[in-house]
Amino acid sequence: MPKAAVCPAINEPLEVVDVELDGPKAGEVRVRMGASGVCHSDLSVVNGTLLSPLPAVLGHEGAGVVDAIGEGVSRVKPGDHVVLSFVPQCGFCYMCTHDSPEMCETGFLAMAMGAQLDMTPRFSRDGAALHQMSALGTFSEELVCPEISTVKIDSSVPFTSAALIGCGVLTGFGAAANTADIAPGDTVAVIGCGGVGLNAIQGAKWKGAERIIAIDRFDTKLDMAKQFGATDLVNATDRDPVAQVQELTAGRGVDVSFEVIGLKDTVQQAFAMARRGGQAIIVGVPKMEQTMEIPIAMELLVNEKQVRGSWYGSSDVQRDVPRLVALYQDGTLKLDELVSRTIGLEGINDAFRSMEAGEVARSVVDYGI
Ligand code: CXF
Ligand code: ZN
Repeated sequence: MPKAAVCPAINEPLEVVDVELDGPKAGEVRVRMGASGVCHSDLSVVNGTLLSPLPAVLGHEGAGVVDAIGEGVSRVKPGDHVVLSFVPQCGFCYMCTHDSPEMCETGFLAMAMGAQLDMTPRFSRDGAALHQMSALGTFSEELVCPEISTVKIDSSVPFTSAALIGCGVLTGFGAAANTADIAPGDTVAVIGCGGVGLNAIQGAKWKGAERIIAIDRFDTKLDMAKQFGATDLVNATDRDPVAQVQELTAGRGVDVSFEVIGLKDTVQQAFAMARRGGQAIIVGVPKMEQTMEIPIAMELLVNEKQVRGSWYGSSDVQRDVPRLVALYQDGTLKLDELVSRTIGLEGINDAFRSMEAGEVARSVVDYGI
């Protein structure tokens, strides 16, 4: 019986309890978790910003070791170390075969249902089914997930660092490396320098951006942004960040801006600070009903601005996870530095609090295997 952190209902603290876990069915694998990052989206499920079926085992950013496989599984075998993808990517549906596996149709349904590909979850508590966030539920010592949610990695990568690849790194780095059109020498701005924003900075640097303007309200986060490659720091607490970016770019604005918070105001700011012909890339997850306003004539038409969403960093996980691991191994990609603190499962509610207070890039549950 694995121990897991369960969200019983909206606005209730997570409960750390023993749960039942069924074995893997065909096409599924059981993973003994090594580590799980605590992401803002987990908190968004708790506070109702992000709709996900409850009660559920939360957590969608993790890495571990395969300890059992169901019938027909060929991609991984027991003993393999894996990063878990929060989007199962089938490789066969319309989106997967049109260069958009991050929007896999099969995966999307399982995510929305909080279940495996057959639409049933493998966790239960006292006989009642418990959903699995993103077909995973990484806040558990052990889980069962689709084979297509796993990517094998080199066993030398520590789980606490590998786990972060599963959401924050793929999402942030991918937004810059895959979604945006960044050319060497470009100037970019990143609004929000938490776990995902820091990776957008790393991705922009890798793409050859010359100036990277980091924007946040916390100086501690701006200090980290500098460590991760930001060249200019803007504290948005007292002065309009758009005006500050205009000053830093001779009034032109940036080639590419990234919004990594999920608020209307910051989305509008990202759009406003993109130069004529520039791009605003939306990475943060806003409330479902949130809209934005765009002056069509001046901004879309005359200024040819683009606004583009970036879901899971437009990642193809089988291509991108190995690429990120290689960049980590050659010292280009910082992962260890993203881990602000390691905790046990019972520390998750406090990790939510410190995330809201802006104290951490990432708290990581270390299962100690
Ligand atoms: C979320 C989006 C909704 C499902 C889980 C992951 N993205 C980033 O944290
Ligand atoms: Zn996440």
